[in-house]
Amino acid sequence: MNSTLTIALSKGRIYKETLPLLAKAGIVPVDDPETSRKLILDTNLAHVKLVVIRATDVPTFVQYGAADVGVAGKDVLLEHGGDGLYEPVDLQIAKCRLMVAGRKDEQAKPGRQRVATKYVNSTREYYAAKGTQVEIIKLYGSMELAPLVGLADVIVDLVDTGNTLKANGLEPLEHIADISSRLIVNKASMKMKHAMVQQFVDQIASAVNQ
Ligand code: PRT
Ligand code: MG
Repeated sequence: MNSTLTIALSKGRIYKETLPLLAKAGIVPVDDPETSRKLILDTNLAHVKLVVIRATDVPTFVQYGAADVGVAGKDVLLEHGGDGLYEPVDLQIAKCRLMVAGRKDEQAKPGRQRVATKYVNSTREYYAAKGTQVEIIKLYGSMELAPLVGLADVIVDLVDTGNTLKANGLEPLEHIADISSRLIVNKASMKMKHAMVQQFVDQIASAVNQ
């Protein structure tokens, strides 16, 4: 049986905030993903590897068992749908809010609003639950630009300090969801590598509670 534990992580804030939790579970990476070009990182434990990938790809790698476990933002999980995954621990890291935002001075126009976002599924569900018909425009980044150039009336994006919105003359309008990162686990790994995976989940859960 394959007794390696592969952990999928994204660079940047998730990596930085997951590192202390891994350390409390006794796992320390040998290379630094910010400087290394390696995509598979060794750790101090021979049977534990890290794969460093795009944040939006983490649920997919874990879903297909390319990684046994991973760390992903709830925003990313809501878009992915969560097929093939368990989500046993709220890590309480990389916290922010998913919000509707728009121009400070803008009056609500009559008719169907246009909403620009990369969070198409969450946005569709949010407006459907309100019973409001909107036109959703899928973007891959720089959402803040859309209301400024008339591409959309409002955006749905993540907000932390609110500085990005402010710098672009936008303000938060409606709160959709509180977001934090979650430990996710491949369902087959949970069965086939149960002792190892469950021990890792327990260690991370207790690291969060420390
Ligand atoms: O950036 P890249 O394209 O490589 O990938 P990514 O944006 O998916 O990765 P990363 O590392 O930026 O975000 C990973 C996860 O961090 C997200 O999936 C969220 O769960 C979480 N997170 C927490 C955030 C933020 N806070 C956040 N503030 N992700 C993005 N932002 C962005 C936001 O989109 C907006 O552009 O920061 C800006 C707003 O920040 P404030 O502080 O100006 O309000
Ligand atoms: Mg980013």
